[in-house]
Amino acid sequence: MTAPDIIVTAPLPPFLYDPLKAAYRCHDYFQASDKPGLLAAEGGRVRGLVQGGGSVTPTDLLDRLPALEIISVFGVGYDGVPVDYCRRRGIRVGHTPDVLTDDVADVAVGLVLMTGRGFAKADRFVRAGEWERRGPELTTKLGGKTAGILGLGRIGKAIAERLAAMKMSIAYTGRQAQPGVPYRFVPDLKALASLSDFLIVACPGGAATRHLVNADVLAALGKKGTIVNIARGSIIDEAALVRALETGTVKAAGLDVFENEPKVPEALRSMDNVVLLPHVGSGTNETRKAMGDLCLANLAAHFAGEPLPALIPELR
Ligand code: 8YV
Repeated sequence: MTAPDIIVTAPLPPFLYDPLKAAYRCHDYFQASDKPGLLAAEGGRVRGLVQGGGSVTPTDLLDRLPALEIISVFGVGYDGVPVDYCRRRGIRVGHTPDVLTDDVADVAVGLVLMTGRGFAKADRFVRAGEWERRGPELTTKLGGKTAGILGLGRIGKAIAERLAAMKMSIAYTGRQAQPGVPYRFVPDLKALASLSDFLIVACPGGAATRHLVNADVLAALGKKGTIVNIARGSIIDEAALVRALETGTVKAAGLDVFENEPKVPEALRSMDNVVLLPHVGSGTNETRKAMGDLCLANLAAHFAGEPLPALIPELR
């Protein structure tokens, strides 16, 4: 039997790409200099597509792949996949949940510590030789403060557990209150922001959550409040966030994701009360390998005619 044709639309690490090339006829759309030529020559044969968590797959690309059966996302977030279109065409979509939950939650806690306790700033202070001239600034005690979590899914819960262990009180918002959860449910995001010292964005990206954190929510978070985002840049209105930081409307920000990654607004890069990370939530060797294995397992199961180990919930 000939190996199925797979199109790859994102840069992939060797521990995923090498086994993919060994098992399938791979077409590197991401690297291809003549993308229309690649689609014209091979598009009709392509049965699988591999993309990154952050990458967007437009429907006009999928229209050029009439034999496509499966999209396997190398990431938990599939906001770049047109799910309704896939449902209509019977295209299955797999992703990589669970294996990255702890790492992403660790990054959220890291951003709370780096902003609240000023660790990034303190590191710059020592490197600049300032300590020999004066003592370091006092920062903010975290125990007893409130963390408001937007989206108490798998990652949100892992963040809550960690911050609760640091003696922070936890509140959350989402579509509905979750049974059996020991944290305070606040139905309204603005109300959650008002009572939060840290507002932590942990919900899925996509059209439904675009700019959910807007100027009004940031105003409610106020001078006492720090915004942390480990989810998707699209969820925060970045221009409104820059204004809120410039005017002192909010205290600080810790961001792992941005609206136009890898572009980060110059205004944010020059602010001392902002901690910026280059989307490293799942970026450990162990976790990326586990994500790669699950991405491969989803494809293998599909071509073996078996249920996917991690089909997205909307298509179950
Ligand atoms: C990326 C992520 O997928 O899982 C997600 O949704 O955002 C990340 O883990 C990763 O950069 C690989 O594409």
